[in-house]
Amino acid sequence: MFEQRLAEAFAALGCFNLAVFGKTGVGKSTLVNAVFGRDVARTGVGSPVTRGLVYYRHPDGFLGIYDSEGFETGTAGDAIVAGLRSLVAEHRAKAVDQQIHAAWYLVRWSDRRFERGQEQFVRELADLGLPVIVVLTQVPNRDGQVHPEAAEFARYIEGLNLPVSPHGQVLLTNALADPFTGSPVYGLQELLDVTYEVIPAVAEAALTAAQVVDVGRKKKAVAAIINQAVVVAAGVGATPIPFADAALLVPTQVTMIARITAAYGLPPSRSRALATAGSVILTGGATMAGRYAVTSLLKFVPGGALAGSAISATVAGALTKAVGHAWARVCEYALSMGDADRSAFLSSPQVTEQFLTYLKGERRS
Ligand SMILES: Nc1nc2c(ncn2[C@@H]2O[C@H](COP(=O)(O)OP(=O)(O)OP(=O)(O)O)[C@@H](O)[C@H]2O)c(=O)[nH]1
Ligand SMILES: [Mg+2]
Repeated sequence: MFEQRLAEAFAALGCFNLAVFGKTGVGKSTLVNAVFGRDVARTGVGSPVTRGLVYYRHPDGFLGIYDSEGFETGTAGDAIVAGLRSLVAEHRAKAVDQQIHAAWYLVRWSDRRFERGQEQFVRELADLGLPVIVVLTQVPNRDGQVHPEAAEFARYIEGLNLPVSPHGQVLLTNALADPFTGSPVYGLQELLDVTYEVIPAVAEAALTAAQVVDVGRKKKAVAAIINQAVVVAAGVGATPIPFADAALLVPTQVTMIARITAAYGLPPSRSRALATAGSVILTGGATMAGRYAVTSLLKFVPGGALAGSAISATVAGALTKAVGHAWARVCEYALSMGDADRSAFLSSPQVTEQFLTYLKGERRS
């Protein structure tokens, strides 16, 4: 049951599709890696969609990248635009989650040149109806100050009044810390924030799951999921359930933890392992812990002996909330690990142990 709920939860995220343009070596792959925590081009399955443009759908399903590999302006740029035009037209007839939601146009600051051809290309992208964000890459910075010449270059491009977001502005980024110059990674949060501003609402959940820059957004999405489940569970609890049937809350909680897992963007490719952990937890752990919680909570309710025959709306809600928070902590713990460690963790019995430990902690607080 959990495996199916998990598949549904991931499917419900849809897919966020981003097109990334810029000359070879500007740092397209590096920036995508920094924002999405994975080399989509290397791990995804690529298919050429039009001349000069390859679409990579990440195996996790909720992220797609259009990468203009070996991109050059001029004739090649014209070919890409022509190809994109028919692609965008074709997409109009399709579901929104298959469309290109945003385009990043990358310029390496040290090139210090923004040619007519590049300007033309950006304008044509915008003409196609794509929201475009212009990004200066590999910009060194020290003590919170960007390289003054990079700032000057950005102002030069802004002077062209390109139809780009936000308000013709150019974003400055560094996607890779440089130990030699001491430049830290920066500008990614701003790039992400602007990206959220330009994409359709339907792509937001997938972007939140796919990106790794802003964990706060994931937490907010998860809090909303938990709150919804609490409301449903309270409804279940409001119809007095015989005490032994705390298990009636399980379907609500299964759906909830599947949706939490998806919202954090944990790899569904590990779903079999997660599914095992999920079922163990819910058929054994949560119901047992739930019964325990109910009995101990009822001790504090006046006339508890009588009420002991049913789960109240309050108890059902509180229990579901505790399960949700505990599972969220397990997911966040997994998220904080490197890929290899995460895979090992997700397929180990540690998932169950951690969950139960957190659940007991939640109950106490
Ligand atoms: N310090 C620093 N180095 C970067 C940054 N972005 C890219 N680089 C370096 O620049 C080189 C090229 O980066 P890629 O991300 O491969 O460039 P690309 O645009 O994907 O290039 P193609 O795939 O050939 O079109 C690599 O050696 C990166 O390590 C950055 O933000 N800061
Ligand atoms: Mg690349």
